[in-house]
Amino acid sequence: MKFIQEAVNAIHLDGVYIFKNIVGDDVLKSIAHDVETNRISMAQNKVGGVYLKNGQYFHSQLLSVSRAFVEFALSEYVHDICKAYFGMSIYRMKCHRYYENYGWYKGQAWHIDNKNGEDQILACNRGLIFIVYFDETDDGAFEYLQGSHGTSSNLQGSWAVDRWLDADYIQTRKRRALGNSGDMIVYDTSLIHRAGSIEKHDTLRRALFMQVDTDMNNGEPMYVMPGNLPRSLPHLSEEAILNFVGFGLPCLPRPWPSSDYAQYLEFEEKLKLLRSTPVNR
Ligand SMILES: O=C(O)CCC(=O)C(=O)O
Repeated sequence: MKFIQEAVNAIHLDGVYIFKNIVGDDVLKSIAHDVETNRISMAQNKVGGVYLKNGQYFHSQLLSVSRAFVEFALSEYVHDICKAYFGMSIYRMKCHRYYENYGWYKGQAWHIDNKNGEDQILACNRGLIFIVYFDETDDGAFEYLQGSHGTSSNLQGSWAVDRWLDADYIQTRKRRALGNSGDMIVYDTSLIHRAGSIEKHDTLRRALFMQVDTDMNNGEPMYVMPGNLPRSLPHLSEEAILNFVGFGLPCLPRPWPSSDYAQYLEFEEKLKLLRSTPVNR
């Protein structure tokens, strides 16, 4: 518990803390396997993921396909962090995703995950995000402005927030979270951050993203495989589990992101090209 308190103190101070090698290899392998066997779903009565032509793949329904993900999401250390940071035990998983960023992914604009401004419906200033790396990650790694969570809520929106920041502020605070398989980045919803752009055409960056908020009034729809959920755990009551996954609570109409067959085909074409380049042959 002492190391959790140290991490939580660091998140209060810097907006972020990186746990080294905390998620087991077996957990990551199981999640990757579960995604692989449910990668896309066409003409099947099950959930799958989507490809986006910008160079990303997302699976946003791991509660349905991956018991290993459920075990991670309900794990004692994740909930010790949440309880210690929020100072209470009522909070909710707002969304989660397994995602892959490919060689032509251009990265994100600097943003905040409190979803104020453009997307008021999901607004919540008290939240934590968990990102877990599946592999050694350098190209396209998570980038952030250290300590920016303290003032970012004064900005006028959540996206491309560097519009309102001066270059020196960005320069002195900018950090890149290089990491290894099993490292977990935990950051405050209000920390300014972005996924870096991928520079090498054969890079594949794999990660897990889970957002936990104290706002109980909205979350993405999540499809649950009942058999994946325990009724209670030594560290979580039945009520806490049901609250965490949003039973009986309001949800947005759609999960994110959406895609279509054309984007899928375009993605497949690009992957074919990628696989036929000399470095991959
Ligand atoms: O993958 C990353 O490094 C950051 C992802 C992120 O910021 C987001 O999806 O909002």
